[in-house]
Amino acid sequence: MAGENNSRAGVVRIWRNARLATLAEALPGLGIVEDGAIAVQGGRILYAGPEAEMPAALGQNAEIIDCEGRWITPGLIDCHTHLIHAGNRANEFEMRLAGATYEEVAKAGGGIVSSVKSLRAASEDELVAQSLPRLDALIAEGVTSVEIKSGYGLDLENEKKSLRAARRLGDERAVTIRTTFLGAHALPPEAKGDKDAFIDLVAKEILPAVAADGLADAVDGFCEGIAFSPEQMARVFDVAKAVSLPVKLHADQLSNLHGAELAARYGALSADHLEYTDEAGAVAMAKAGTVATILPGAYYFIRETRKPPIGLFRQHGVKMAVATDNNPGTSPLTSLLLTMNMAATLFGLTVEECLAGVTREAARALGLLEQTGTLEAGKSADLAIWDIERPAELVYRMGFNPLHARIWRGQ
Ligand code: DI6
Ligand code: FE
Repeated sequence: MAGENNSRAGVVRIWRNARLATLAEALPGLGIVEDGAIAVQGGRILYAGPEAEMPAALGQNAEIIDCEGRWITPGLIDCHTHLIHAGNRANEFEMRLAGATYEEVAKAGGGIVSSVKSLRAASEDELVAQSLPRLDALIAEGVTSVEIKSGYGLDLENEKKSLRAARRLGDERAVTIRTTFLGAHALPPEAKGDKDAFIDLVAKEILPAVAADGLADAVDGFCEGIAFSPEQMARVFDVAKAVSLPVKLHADQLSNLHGAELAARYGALSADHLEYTDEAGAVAMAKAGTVATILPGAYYFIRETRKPPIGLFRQHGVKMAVATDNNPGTSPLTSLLLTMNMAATLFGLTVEECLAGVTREAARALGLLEQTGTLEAGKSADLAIWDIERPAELVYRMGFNPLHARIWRGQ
């Protein structure tokens, strides 16, 4: 169980005879160490590197695990999910496959509002119970940290309920949970079309209350024609700044509202989606150190045709994370392995970019890079051990899980 005291906190455990993809920034590419070993104590990495160079003192009285030549990567990190939701929208999917338009789906009670209705009707316990299988699916593939957004509650009580349920998932499973307040996600029915009044409610009442309760680690918004304008998002971000919460943004997914630049202006941890981002957006993100989170699941599921400007991100040195965007409407995806395959086949990311995207860069996108995301001394011992011959297999396969073992905080 997570949170349980480690009675063996003093014991050193060593995973030896392994090949390491450390993802350490100081090393080129994947930071590969052949004949590697990792020593862990009290949930932290003491040493990660060549077995031959490990300080001999660490080996005394240590518990030794022989990895038999397997690969070890950092535990995977899903840095963008809407994992807490109620019900699903398979009915809508079926309607659309039968030829229904979005308007017809919406008229039949579908769309984001139907997920809001379902979430409001669910108790906190029900939300936890419904979301656990999704979390378990991620964990089964070596995930050790997950970001979870609110945004289907859209009023104070239901946003708080969502964030509490998200935090509780971290008590139920051995995984790090980071919560993000996404009040500015969609307009609830009771707002009766008045986006400005709703943004006022989010910025002046809901966000301050959520922050005061310590329920959110970051603040996000959906900046889009069908959601909120850059000006409206700026009003939310000003309050986020005032309560010292970092921001993220769903930006330029369906049109170019210059959301990437807005995010950069606020020093956002990440801007996400980015299909329509232009060069000015990429330059601004590079300058601000804002990570580009690439979400191929939504692109695939809604059959988008415009791809994010990967070439511009590379050219200007924007770091790229890769995430599932797990949500009931546009990305019912609970596999980071498949997400990597999609990022490679649909957007042309390299194996190195994919693996960095679900480890080091995902950690950066959550502000967690000092704690996790690479195999380096001082960081949390979050590891994934794989039955593979080369790292490319993690990106290449579709629907196959070669995880041998997962270690979270040394356990
Ligand atoms: N971007 C999306 O694609 C969705 N939310 C968001 O911010 C859609 C979420 C849904 O349809 O439930
Ligand atoms: Fe999203």
